[in-house]
Amino acid sequence: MKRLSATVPSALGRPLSCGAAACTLLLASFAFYTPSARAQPPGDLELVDLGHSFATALAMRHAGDGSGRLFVVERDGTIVIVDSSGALLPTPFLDITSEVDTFFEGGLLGLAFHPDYASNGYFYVSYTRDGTGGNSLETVIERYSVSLGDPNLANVGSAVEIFTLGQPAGNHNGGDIHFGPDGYLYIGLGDGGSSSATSQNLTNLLGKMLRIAPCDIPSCKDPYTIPPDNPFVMMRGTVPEEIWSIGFRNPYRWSFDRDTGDMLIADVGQSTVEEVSFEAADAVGGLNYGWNCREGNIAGPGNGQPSCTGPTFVEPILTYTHTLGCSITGGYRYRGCIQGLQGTYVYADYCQARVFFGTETSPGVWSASEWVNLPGSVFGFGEDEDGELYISQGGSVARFESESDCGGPIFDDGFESGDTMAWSVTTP
Ligand SMILES: [Ca+2]
Ligand SMILES: [Ca+2]
Repeated sequence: MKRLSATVPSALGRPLSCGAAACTLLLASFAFYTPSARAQPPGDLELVDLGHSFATALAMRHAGDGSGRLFVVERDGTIVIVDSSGALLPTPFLDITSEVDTFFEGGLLGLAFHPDYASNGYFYVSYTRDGTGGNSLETVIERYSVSLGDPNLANVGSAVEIFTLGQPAGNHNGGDIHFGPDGYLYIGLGDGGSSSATSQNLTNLLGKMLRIAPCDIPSCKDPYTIPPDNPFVMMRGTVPEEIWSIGFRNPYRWSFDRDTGDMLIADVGQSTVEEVSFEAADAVGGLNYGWNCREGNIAGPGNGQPSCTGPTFVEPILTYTHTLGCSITGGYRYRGCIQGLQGTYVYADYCQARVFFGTETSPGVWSASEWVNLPGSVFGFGEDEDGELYISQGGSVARFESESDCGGPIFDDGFESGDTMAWSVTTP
C-alpha cells in the first residue's frame, strides 16, 4: 500500500488562477468568499493509493449492502471488486468485454446498484456497443443480477436490456447512471457528438438527463415505466416522456449528494469553458441547462453553435476556462469523515489533472480553489458506503484521507497498512 508522502500543503486553498478575462464570473464569486465561512481542508489531506492496477477505472461504486466492497468500473467492460480488507479479488464481478465497444469515447461507462440491491441483487450498467443503422455506437442500459451463492460474482446470463439509443458519433456519450433519492434511475446523455443541435431538441433523447422507473421484478411487461411526475408526461406523443432535463453537451460524470439528494452535474464544454450545475433535490424537472445556446456561463459559444434567445437557462454554479484544462471530470460533494471537507464538491479536469474544491460560501453562491495538480489524467470519482471519496487516474485509484481530521485512523480493515506511497504529486 502506498501513500502520498507529500500532502501538498502549499496548494491548499489556492484560488483558481483566472488570469483570462473569461474568468470574471469566478473572480466575482470570490468577493463573497470568507475563509471563516467554510470548512478548511486539513493540512494532512492526502491521496492514498489502493495499491492495485486497473484497466482504466472510470467509476467506483458501492452496493449499499453493508459489505464494504468497492466496485471499480473498468472502461473495457469489467467490474472488479476491492473487498473490505483492501484486496483486489482475482475474478471480476462482471466481464462484458465481448459486448462493449470502446471506440472513441465509448466503453463501460456507468454502474448503479438498485436501492434494494441487498435484497434483490439487481444492478444496472451503462455501456456502448457497436452501433447499427449507420450509428457509430449504441448506448445500452442493462440490468444484471448477482449470482446465486457467490456475492462476488454477477450472473452474466441474467442480462435484461432496459434501454438502448443510437449514438451517431463515438464521442459525447455521457453514460453515468445513478438512482436518485426518489428511487428512479437517472441516465445522463451527451449530445451524441455529430451535432450539438440535439440538446435543445425536445424530440431527441440526446443531450438530456433521463429519469425512468426500471422494472425490478423478475417478469415485466415493459423494461421500464415513466415516473408519473416526469416533466413532459403531459406532452406524450410529442416529447419523449423519459426526459427529465435538457441542454447538456456531455455530462460524462455527475452525482447525487448523498445527504441532501441534490444533483451536481458536470458538463464538458466545447472549446472555452467547463461547468458544474446544481439541481436541488426538490426540483420538479424540465430545466434547461443551456447547451448548445450556452457553453458554461457564455452565451453563443461559437464554433457553429447558435446564439439563442427565449428559453430560461440554468446557469452553472462553478466554471473554469481552458487555461486550466479541457474537459471536466465531475465528482462528489464530500460527506465522509474528514471534517474539513464536509460539503465540498470535489472535481477535476481530465486533461490537466487539476483537482478542484468547490464550496458553497453562502446559499447558492459557490467558489472554487485548486487543491493539487496531479500527473496524468483524472478519469472519475466514486464514494464508498461510508461516504469516503475515491479518485481514478485510470490505472490507479486513490482515496482521500486525513487522519488528523477523522480523529485517527478511519479504516481498521487493512487499508491502513503503513507502507506508503502515494500518487506523485506536483504542486500547481
Ligand atoms: Ca456519441
Ligand atoms: Ca450548461
